[in-house]
Amino acid sequence: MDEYKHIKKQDPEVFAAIEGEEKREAEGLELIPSENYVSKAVREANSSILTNKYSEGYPGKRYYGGQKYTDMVETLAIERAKKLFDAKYANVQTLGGANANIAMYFALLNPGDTVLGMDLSHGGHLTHGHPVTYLTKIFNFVRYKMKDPDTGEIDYDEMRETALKTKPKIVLAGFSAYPRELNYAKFVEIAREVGAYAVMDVAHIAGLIAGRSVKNPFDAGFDIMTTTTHKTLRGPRGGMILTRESEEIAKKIDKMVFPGLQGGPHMNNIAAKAVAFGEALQPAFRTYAAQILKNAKAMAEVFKAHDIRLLTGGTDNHLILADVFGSLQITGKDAETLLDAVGITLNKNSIADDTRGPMDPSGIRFGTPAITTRKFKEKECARVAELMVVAMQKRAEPNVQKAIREEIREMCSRFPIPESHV
Ligand code: DSN
Repeated sequence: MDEYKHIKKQDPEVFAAIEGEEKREAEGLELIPSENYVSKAVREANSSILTNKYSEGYPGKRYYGGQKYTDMVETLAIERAKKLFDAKYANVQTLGGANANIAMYFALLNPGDTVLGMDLSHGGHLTHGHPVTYLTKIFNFVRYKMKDPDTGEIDYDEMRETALKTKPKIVLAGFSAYPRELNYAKFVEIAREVGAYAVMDVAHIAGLIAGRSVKNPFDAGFDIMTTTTHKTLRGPRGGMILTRESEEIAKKIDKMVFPGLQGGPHMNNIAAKAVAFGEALQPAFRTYAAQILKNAKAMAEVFKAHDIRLLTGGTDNHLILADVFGSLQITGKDAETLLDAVGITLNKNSIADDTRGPMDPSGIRFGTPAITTRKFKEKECARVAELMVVAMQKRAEPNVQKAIREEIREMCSRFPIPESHV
């Protein structure tokens, strides 16, 4: 904790929170599939002196002086991002994934235009048009769903019919709780047929794409990808928008991010993105991405062996969605609380056509990006899955829970969070 010596001396209250979180992360397993552990190098960049600087604009075109080093760092982030995703243009200034999606909508649409996106309850995301977002007051969102939640197949025929009927300007792929690969060619085909942009929100799988473990939507002809940088990509908390080849689209995106929606970019964060992208360009990152998938499959197999229903029947990516209420008569919320107590953090999640409400749904969502960073392999992942199942099955037995907590603690000490990822 020496790195926090100034906070410790000056502000013990904030220090206590940081210290507590450091211990929580060290002694428990992080299975929330959208979280990860960044390297010390990423953290150093994120807490660097670059936070002091205002740099509205883009490299070479700033509003204020003194931009020699901010230009250097933003250019590095852009060039590395382009290389990672085979993109021609990258905007690395968006502060998060929601901001990236909002900027993308505002750049491409007029108020009242239609977006065809995945239903939240079938795996989509709030910013893909959930009624609780302000976006739905501005744009018209229509939906596609899975044909069969037990196989995960998207109903592409219905999707095409909806597109022909509603004439969307954007056909939006992407998800926050869907464990399969999409048929990207179908999305592009439908988008082209109705004259829409094909956009993929790759937030969850960006690291898997960069690590060449899953397909790159640009290869199927997608126009734009939006993403976060802190999930499988293992960078600092933030967002990014990538454009495949159209300079016209890229210019619209840049103009909308700044000055359209944001002010001065967070250059410390952009420096941290550059460092993380540098890590993701190393060969070791490909091994990491491949192991995330193997580990998720190993966990899914254990759940299946215990006859626990998995949405879509399994996983092809980093995450798993289990119907624990249907299979073990424990609600998603109770499972989240119970597992947290034994040192396993995951989140409750609605399942397709859930009969329960979103605050206490039928499912749990978990994944392997963070434990794979900890160097877990299939064997350890299968053991964690086994412990999760036993914890839920024997939830009324305190001695069992205590023994599981101890075993998780012991695994954490054998697999400490690494400081370096290269
Ligand atoms: N909160 C993110 C997730 O957990 O998937 C999505 O925004």
